[in-house]
Amino acid sequence: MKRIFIGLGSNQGDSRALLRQALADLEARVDGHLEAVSSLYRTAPVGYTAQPDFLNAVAQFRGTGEPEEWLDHCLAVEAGLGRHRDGPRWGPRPVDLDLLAVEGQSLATPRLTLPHPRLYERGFVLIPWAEVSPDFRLPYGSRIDDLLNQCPDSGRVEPTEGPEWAEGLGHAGEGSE
Ligand code: A4P
Ligand code: MG
Repeated sequence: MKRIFIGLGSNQGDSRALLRQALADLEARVDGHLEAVSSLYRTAPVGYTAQPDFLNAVAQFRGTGEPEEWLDHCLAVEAGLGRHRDGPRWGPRPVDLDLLAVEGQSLATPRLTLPHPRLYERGFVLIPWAEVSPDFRLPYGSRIDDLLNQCPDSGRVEPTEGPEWAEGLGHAGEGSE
């Protein structure tokens, strides 16, 4: 069983409730279980800045299956929660699920790049990820806490609620192991 990391984001609708529902829906679909979830962070929008703040978090699953299957589950859960791909790139969305990394796998196909190509430049990904698993190593060797220390992003990332925001989902909300 390998670790699978998913970045969650939302800046439309009841973001906290949507992110909880996204985790529940993912756990119901995937060959695996939710092992740990970060605190919930309020973050300044990156890329396209004329939009509301985001709520972001990172979830750690443990499971089996191909990365493409995990991507399919992420896309299906997004669609089920009202995500439409019409507005501007990087624009507002009720829920965005990015496959950040699958333990031991790197991949570059038209549909899927692993590890996620933009994780290195994003505090809103690396800060919650380093909370969940600072010593996780990407396939070519970098640790998440090292990546965070090297990250140039100085955008606002403020914790708003501890991991208990995900209480009742998998083993999350009981503190990461
Ligand atoms: N794709 C390739 N690799 C991956 C991967 N590792 N994980 C493909 C997920 N998808 C991957 O994704 C477009 C396509 O990328 C997928 O269909 C898949 O085949 P998308 O979710 O439709 O596109 P997007 O999310 O609008 O664009 P993009 O470029 O993925 O945006 P990001 O990188 O997700 O950024 N600011 C803050 N503070 N917090 C945020 O969460 N998010 C974004 C979106 C911008 N600014 C933000 C935040
Ligand atoms: Mg995305």
